[in-house]
Amino acid sequence: MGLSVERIHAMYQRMLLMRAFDEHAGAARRDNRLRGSVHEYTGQEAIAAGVCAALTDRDYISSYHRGHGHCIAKGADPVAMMLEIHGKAGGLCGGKGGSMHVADFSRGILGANGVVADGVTIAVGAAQAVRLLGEDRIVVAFFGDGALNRGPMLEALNWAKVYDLPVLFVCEDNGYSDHTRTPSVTAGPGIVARAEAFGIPADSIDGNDLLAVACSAALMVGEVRAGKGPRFLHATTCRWRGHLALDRGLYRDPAEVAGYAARDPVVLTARLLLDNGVAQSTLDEEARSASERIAAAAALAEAAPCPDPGELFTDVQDAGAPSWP
Ligand SMILES: Cc1ncc(C[n+]2csc(CCOP(=O)(O)OP(=O)(O)O)c2C)c(N)n1
Ligand SMILES: [Mg+2]
Repeated sequence: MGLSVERIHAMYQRMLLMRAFDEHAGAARRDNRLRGSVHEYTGQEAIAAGVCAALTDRDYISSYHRGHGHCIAKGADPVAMMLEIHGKAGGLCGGKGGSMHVADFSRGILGANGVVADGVTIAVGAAQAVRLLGEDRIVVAFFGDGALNRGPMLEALNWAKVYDLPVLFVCEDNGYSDHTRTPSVTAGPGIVARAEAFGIPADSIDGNDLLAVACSAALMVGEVRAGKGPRFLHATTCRWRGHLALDRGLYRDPAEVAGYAARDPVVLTARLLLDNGVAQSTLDEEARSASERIAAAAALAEAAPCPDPGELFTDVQDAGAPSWP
């Protein structure tokens, strides 16, 4: 499929925002300027950018613990996100969700999720609802390679195929599940074979190659939208940082991590744009402007007040006191 330079350029601008956002969030966590867990998306940006570019505002996404990039790619406001991860008033979820629960239903973002693979079942449930309501939208589930070894993932794949639901599964394979090399705990011939075992067409691509992601995602999104049932995109990538901001990653060979720079999706995409006539000065200016925008959001978030204690029980699900027989 043909992708214009303008469209790739727009995806690149989102990638710059993602990079700046998580570089800030990780540093702020390490300096104790923000509390809670922060899982940086640094190095994986091409996947969120390329997949979300194939979606409309009406489409849904679900995410996982490494979710900031998906929210930015789907159009969430980085300022409201920054307030949210700092636990401040005015945050996207009122400052009560934090990094692992960023959500924005107005943008179709059903939420990040701290429980491995559970965002995938939420996505399939949403796809079932879309089908029942006869709506014109599709759902994308983003998840890591570690999710493949959890039961809910297999239930989700099975259910999605049994009902041929409008869902695209996107596995971001960075080779690690927390501190463990995922292949060392994974049986069978691989991730694509897992999806195919359920009869779901699957493809494997280089997730650091924005063009490859955007082309495959556009193709698969088109098929899902046309009612052909679920599709599965396996995108290999690199997790630059530790599992979370406070993880120093001592279990990894420093040479391996140093090698990731050669596959930096931001640099690779910049090179692609330069080869297609975009000026270096334009790219430099955009990188500077993304950094400044995120720095301003961070300064605002650090100075912002915490949520009012009177808000403690608003927007919180309360099923009432349990009643015992
Ligand atoms: C049900 C469940 N089990 C264990 C954990 C602890 N945990 C958090 S992230 C993670 C590994 C996830 O790996 P992957 O899905 O590949 O995502 P990545 O962190 O590599 O992006 C684990 C085991 C959890 N959050 N939920
Ligand atoms: Mg992983």
